[in-house]
Amino acid sequence: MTELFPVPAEFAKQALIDEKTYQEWYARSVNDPDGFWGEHGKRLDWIKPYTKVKEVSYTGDVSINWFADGTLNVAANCLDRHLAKRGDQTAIIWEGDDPNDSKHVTYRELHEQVCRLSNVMTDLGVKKGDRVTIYLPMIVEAAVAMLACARVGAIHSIVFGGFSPDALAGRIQDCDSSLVITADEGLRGGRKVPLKANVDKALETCWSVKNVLVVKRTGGNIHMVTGRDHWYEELTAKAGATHTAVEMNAEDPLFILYTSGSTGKPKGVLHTTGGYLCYASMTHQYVFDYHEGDVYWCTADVGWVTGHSYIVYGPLANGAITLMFEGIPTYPDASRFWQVVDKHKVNIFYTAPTAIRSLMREGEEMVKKTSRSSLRLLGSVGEPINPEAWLWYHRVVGDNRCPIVDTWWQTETGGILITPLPGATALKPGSATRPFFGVKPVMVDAEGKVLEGAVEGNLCLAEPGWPGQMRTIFGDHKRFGETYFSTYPGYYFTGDGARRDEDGYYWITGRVDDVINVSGHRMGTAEVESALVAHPKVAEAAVVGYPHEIKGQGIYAYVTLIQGEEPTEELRKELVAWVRKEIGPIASPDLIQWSPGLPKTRSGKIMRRILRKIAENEFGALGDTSTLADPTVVEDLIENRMNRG
Ligand code: 6R9
Repeated sequence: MTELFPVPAEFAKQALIDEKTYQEWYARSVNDPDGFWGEHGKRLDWIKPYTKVKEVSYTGDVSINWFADGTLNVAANCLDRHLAKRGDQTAIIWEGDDPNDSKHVTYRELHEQVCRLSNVMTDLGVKKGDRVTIYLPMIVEAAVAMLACARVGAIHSIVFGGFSPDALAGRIQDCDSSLVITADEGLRGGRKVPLKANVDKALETCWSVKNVLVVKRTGGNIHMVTGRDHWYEELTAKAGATHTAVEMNAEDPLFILYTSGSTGKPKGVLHTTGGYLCYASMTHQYVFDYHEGDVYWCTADVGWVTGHSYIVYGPLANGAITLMFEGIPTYPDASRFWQVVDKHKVNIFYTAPTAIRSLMREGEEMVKKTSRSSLRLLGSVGEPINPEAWLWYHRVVGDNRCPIVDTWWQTETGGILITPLPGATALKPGSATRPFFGVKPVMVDAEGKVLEGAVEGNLCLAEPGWPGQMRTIFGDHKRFGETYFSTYPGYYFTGDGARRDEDGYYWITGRVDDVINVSGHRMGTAEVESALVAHPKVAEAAVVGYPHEIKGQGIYAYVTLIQGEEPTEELRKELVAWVRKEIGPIASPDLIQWSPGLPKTRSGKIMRRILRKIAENEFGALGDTSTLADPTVVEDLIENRMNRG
């Protein structure tokens, strides 16, 4: 029996949503979506109010529109509208990599910085609809750059600072960015990241980029190209401090964010203006039970969707105090998170299971020596949280006092979809529990048959849906329909498997496609494979995930070398370094097995099911192997398997 954690009485007293409200609102959100969202859309400031609410079709030529005839500006909603009431309140608490480095930025100061950068961008010729690539560390300027794009109507595409020059170049080319905003170097865990040098390398193959803005973060020695590269500080200092936000349609694009899928190149997930902001701000308020004045900290990087929705857009639209952390959980030591919590009196803390697992290893003392008495609520995101990590988080970090919201969602969904509401939902460790307003989970089997009751199956979402959903894949609407709406016609297919229990709670079991989740980061196995086969000594490669104690999943690569090449330890290291260079450190294979052959069907398809089993060290249960072209291949793979744990 799973232990049940009811809403603590202390928490219930102040909670925004109780069980009765959840039930009422949920019923209305799915039975009368126009009425429900028509009301909640008003949480934003509209220039021209909408008269239409929801126009959504998951069939045929999939089209998703919300608030379609309204106009607004995202930056005005995150900044300008707060100035009268809370201009002097902190908007962002920035905590540097170095524990002695932190600052508070008020709404008024942030507004001015955004106006200055908006003017600079306009002077550089950036217009509504143009794409801007942001490749920055976790500094305040990252939020400023996002909001300045939103203010002038440009579409930002943030590329995580850990991606390689090649990965960056691919993402710049796909959307033809005209401007790149970067820094001289990043700083993480005391180590420098050569951001500007990476941009220089990437731009050797990107012809669309006219200008590069460079923030001075470390003062490190970098090369500036005359006419193309400009210092951020110089231009913003000269620019005007006021700017009129551009009027945007609710369905004008706000940002593109590249994410890995099961096939092909990363997809440019496109989110738009009105629906996205409504949903990000509403989920931020209710899932985190955000009250005026609370200090809220999400430890993600702005390079991922969690950083977009729950460091910048959701919190700032709500006039919240949001903490931005430049560093890593283990620097200077494994107590850093909790020291930052005490230093800034953090009330709401949102992190990933991989971070919790790696801190668990360091022992309770690293947590217990801090107070954490300011904490009221904890959150988890990025991958399934195992009950052991959940219980440790609850007992050790939260002193048995703080509810945990295990929030399931995706880059594609824009905001949290399945989650407890902390004042309403009794918790079960390891379960993301119940759907948020407007979200209708449907379980289907492999044939697409809808399953009722307590079952395990593939997780789909039915209409009416929620306004924060992605609208298309940038430049490829056909692929959008094929990827998400063709597997189970009429439904959005998430790519995740799930179990629904007798109480209607959802337990996400992980991806059922060829996407693996390494430390909460999504990786397409196909991407790692194509990086490997690009190496001159590699003939063929197949990549699968396997259970990893800290990362959740590790990357296991089966590699077949070109005839005559020697499988040496040196070559193994070279291949790991090669993948790091091609994609970035997050894609480094944990294990590489030399494979004279790969198990294939007679028609030549790699049988990944078998490779997964061997990687999991579960080779006793390989299932049906009768279609194998050459069964001896499998014997060799089992004998030389790399994971024997
Ligand atoms: C927000 C984010 C999405 C994939 C998703 C699922 C996994 C995220 C989860 C979770 C179980 C949770 N995932 N949160 N699985 N419980 N609370 O992470 O977006 O990077 O696009 O990843 O992550 O597999 O499909 P993204």
